[in-house]
Amino acid sequence: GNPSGVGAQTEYEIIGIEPGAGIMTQARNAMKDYGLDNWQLVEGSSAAMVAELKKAYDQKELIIITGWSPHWMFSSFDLKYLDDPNETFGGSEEIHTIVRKGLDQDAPGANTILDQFFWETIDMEEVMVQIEEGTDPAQAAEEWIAAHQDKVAQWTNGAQEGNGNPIKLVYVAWDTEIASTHVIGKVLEQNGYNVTLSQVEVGPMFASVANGSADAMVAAWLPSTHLEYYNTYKDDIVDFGPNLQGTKNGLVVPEYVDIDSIEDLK
Ligand code: PBE
Repeated sequence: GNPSGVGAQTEYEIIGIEPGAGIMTQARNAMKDYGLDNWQLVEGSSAAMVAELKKAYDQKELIIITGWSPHWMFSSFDLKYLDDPNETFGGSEEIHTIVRKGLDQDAPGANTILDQFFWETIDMEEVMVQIEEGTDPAQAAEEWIAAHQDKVAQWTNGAQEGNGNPIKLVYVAWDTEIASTHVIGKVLEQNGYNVTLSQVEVGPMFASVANGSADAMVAAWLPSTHLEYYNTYKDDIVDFGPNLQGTKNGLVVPEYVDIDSIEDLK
């Protein structure tokens, strides 16, 4: 058992999220790499994970979750990443915008805007915090856009108007992607496109852009988190590169949990 009894007090459970999420593969790999044989990774959803975290945090109970940044939970709770000396969680990453082939022909303005979409962690966090505080995502997106016209003007610079052409964006219900997809969706709408947002699982998100049934996604975490999906579909998609840099995945615990490294769980 581990020195501080964290295993016994958490029933050797790591609270995970949606089974298809990249961080779940990374967590499974970490359990192998660090020899966490008697631990279990609990599948669920991002929302259920946060609910468990809230409950444990209020009672000062021990809990270990799969966590990632940016996320509003780091401003709502005192949390820390467990050190990952093997870098099983891939270190610092980027979020890429990926569009379907032929979008440049069919919707050149949208293509340009999606290509130019780039913002900072602090921007995304502003939107995420609004949504967490109860603002409807579409309204949070509109407010952010209204307050950051300079930034948005860089994304729309040189883009043709849409004349009502349809654009379908796909995303997974991660807080990061709820924020980013609503913002870029609104920007496309304000530039003459008829935008639909469709919430799906991560596999279908990649597949639908690759087969052309969706136009774009702003939710590919690379190079590590979504590597398998990326490799499966890379010949059938157009990768516009990062729309945000400096994301991070890992195992996360409240500050009051008395361990510092994944190695301490063994
Ligand atoms: N996440 C947030 C995703 C990517 C965005 C880290 C939960 C994943 O693990 O696939």
